[in-house]
Amino acid sequence: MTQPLIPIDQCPIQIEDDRTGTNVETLKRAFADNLFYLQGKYESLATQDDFYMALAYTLRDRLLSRWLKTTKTYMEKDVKVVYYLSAEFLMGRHMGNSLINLHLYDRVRQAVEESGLDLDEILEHEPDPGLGNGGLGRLAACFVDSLATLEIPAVGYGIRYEFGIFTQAIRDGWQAEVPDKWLRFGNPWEIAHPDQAVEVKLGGHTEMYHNEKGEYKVRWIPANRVVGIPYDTPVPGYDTNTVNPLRLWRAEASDDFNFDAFNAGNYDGAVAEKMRSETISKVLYPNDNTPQGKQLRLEQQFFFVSCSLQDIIRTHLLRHPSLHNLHDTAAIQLNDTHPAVAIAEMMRLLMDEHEMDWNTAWRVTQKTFSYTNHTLLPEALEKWSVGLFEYLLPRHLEIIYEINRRFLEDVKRWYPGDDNLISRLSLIDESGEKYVRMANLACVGSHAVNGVAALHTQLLKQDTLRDFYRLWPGKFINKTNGVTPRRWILMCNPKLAELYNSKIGEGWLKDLSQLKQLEKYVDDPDFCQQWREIKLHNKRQLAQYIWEHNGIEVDPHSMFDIQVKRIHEYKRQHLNLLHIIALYNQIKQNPDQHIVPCTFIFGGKAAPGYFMAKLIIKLTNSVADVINHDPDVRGRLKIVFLNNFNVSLGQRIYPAADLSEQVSTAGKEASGTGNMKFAMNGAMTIGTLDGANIEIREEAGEENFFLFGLTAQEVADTKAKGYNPRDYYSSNPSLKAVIDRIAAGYFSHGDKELFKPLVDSLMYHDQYMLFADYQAYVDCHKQVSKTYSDQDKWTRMSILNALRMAKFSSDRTIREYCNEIWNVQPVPIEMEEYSQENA
Ligand code: 475
Repeated sequence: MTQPLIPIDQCPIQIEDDRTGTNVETLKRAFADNLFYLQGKYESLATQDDFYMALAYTLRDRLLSRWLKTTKTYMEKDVKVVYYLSAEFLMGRHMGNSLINLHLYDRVRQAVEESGLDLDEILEHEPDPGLGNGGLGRLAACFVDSLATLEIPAVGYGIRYEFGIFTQAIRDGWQAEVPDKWLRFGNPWEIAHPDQAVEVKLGGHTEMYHNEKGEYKVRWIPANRVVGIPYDTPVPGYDTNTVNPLRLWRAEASDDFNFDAFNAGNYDGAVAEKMRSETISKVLYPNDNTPQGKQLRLEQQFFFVSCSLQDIIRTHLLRHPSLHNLHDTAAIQLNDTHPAVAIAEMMRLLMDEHEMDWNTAWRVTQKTFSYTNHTLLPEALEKWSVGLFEYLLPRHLEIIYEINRRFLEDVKRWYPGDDNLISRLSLIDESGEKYVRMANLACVGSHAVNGVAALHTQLLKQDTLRDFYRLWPGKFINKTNGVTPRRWILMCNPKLAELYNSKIGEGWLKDLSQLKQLEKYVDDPDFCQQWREIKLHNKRQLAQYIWEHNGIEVDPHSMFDIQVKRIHEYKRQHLNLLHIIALYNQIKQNPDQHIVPCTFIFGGKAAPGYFMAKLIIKLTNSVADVINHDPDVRGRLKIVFLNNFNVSLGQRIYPAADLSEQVSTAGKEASGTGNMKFAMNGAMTIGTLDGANIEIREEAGEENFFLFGLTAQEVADTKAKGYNPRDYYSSNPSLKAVIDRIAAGYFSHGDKELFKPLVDSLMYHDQYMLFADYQAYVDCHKQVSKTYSDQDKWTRMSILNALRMAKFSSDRTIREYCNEIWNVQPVPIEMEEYSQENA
């Protein structure tokens, strides 16, 4: 009667239609169609949001055939997949990225313009999805970009926070936090898959029982259950057909749970319980480099871990009869300890739900997991009170105790009689109230542990994880961070990309080492001139933004000296301020002396509960107020605090920088990644020998880097000898004058109390040794000014910095993870031929 049904993936729709076509006419038609049918608007009544949504759907449609084909290929070929577990993914806006990775920028621009609209305005309408705090979350985003670009089968697993990192407002110089309602108008990039929802248990108790084979087994009787709904966002590779998923989980109350309560007539209670379950994915904790010991945070961690592991196991069992070979199909990376409870959850799933014995389960677990550490700050090591753990995850605590018992048994055999060693290695901190040490759990349960820059890994081995290194030296491995050149050069600095393309084509975007070929132009006056013009163009654009947002006029010819990153004492934004005040003091002493005009730009959020960081923001704005308005300064110094630093603001800032401030106390910044973005865009770095600065300097050449300050070793030695900041204060008149000016209330309308906590903390503790590095920093800045005055020399150094940053492409980093930790290979995705129209 009828023809046989054509399998959906062989339907002609795959070839070319209004949802896949990419010529300008088709794009215009698709855009208009989406505006009408998805937004329900006539063009005459549509808002910028409607246009943005319609265009976003137009692009998502064009990702879908590749996306589905990618998933299908992975299933058919039964490939090994990287699962990147991270509590944060700071993706940045999707639209520009999709345009670039689909090679559709020019055609979409034309289609939009011919529809009478402005593409840049539409791009600005996308909310910046802030599902991360800073470095760690942005690294995860660069990694998924590189994984897709390198055609590696990968899934990013995380939490679909309803509220991302707060929007930072500045009121009277202070930070104020405003909730980030990024989903207000809907999210056109994601697709929900309620059919793949999973259940997560919480609380309750455990009990023993006999299974059919007569073996003792444990089961967990939870007090509560929540459901995780997956939302998938496509992550397209650059210049490949690969589109991997970012799968984020949203928490929902489970129906049967509520059903009982409804039946019992407890309507209010049921509703309250439902709301409680759903708060799990409500909001991102806004702490960077410090853990928050709240129950809800542990619930978040366990929630996304349990959802993700169940999903991984389900995927594996679609193709394999048992889980004995899970490590052959799955490499699971723990992005810091936030998902470290996965070690215990995997053991529970394998043993309690899939009948595996302990030894086999442990072998599979260790072979599957690996762990990245992101911070050396001792207070940042996550630990959970045993009481809370037992209350929320009783079965996991039992498993952790058993892992610990077996582990310490081994240690006792290897190092008999060393009780201190035992108590340092133990997964349980028993020095006072008992805590589960998450880093210890992650180390024991993984086959590889890595730091994120050479110095950081060395310090992990020497200090933070010294005892584990002694047990398993082979587990420790360095993986210096990187950033994606697609977003951090091509997308944010199109003029620079155009210059590169005009000389060497586009190959550098997938092989950044090709930029070295351009070194031959470093003495070519034309090239240098173009280089300066691009920088000036980018600075003008930022100056315009500053004018519109801060009402401050800045001179694009002044040196743009920039520090943008989270506000933290160890990052020493206040050292930067001390230098600025020193320059100001010089001007006040002698208003006519020559100084190089300079615009100091700051940006960054403080954790809402971090008083000192908030005070540093207030001080920055207070100093700016005084200096920007002092007629003696004659506009030679300008200070700007840009509020709400985020990924999209970063895209404006990095390309406009002359000088990048990377001034953390040596030994404190694990790597830094902003330092890489600045250098790639031709900024010079002034920095300490900390984190990846060391490797940036190695690559750029030491003559192309402004180095100052104590080394990590000297910091440790100085501390050990008994550091007294007041010695520096009394013996250095310049430093004394700076501190005295702040303490006297000069920047606070005579109020001597306002900045007292900051002054006292420096005078009496100075944990991060600003005073010890002060003079070296000021001297180094003199070198900077002198060099900047010689524009030819500066340009040369700037060019060499940008061209020598190949090492810091996240493609290099990911290749190393693939080969040395995950053991995974690229899997190219082949698409059916498209019609000629696309060629
Ligand atoms: C380092 N975040 C950078 C970057 O490796 C490094 C911690 C606890 C709770 C919430 N967030 C955090 C971090 O620890 C973090 O972002 N660390 C950063 O990771 C990527 O480049 O030096 O500070």
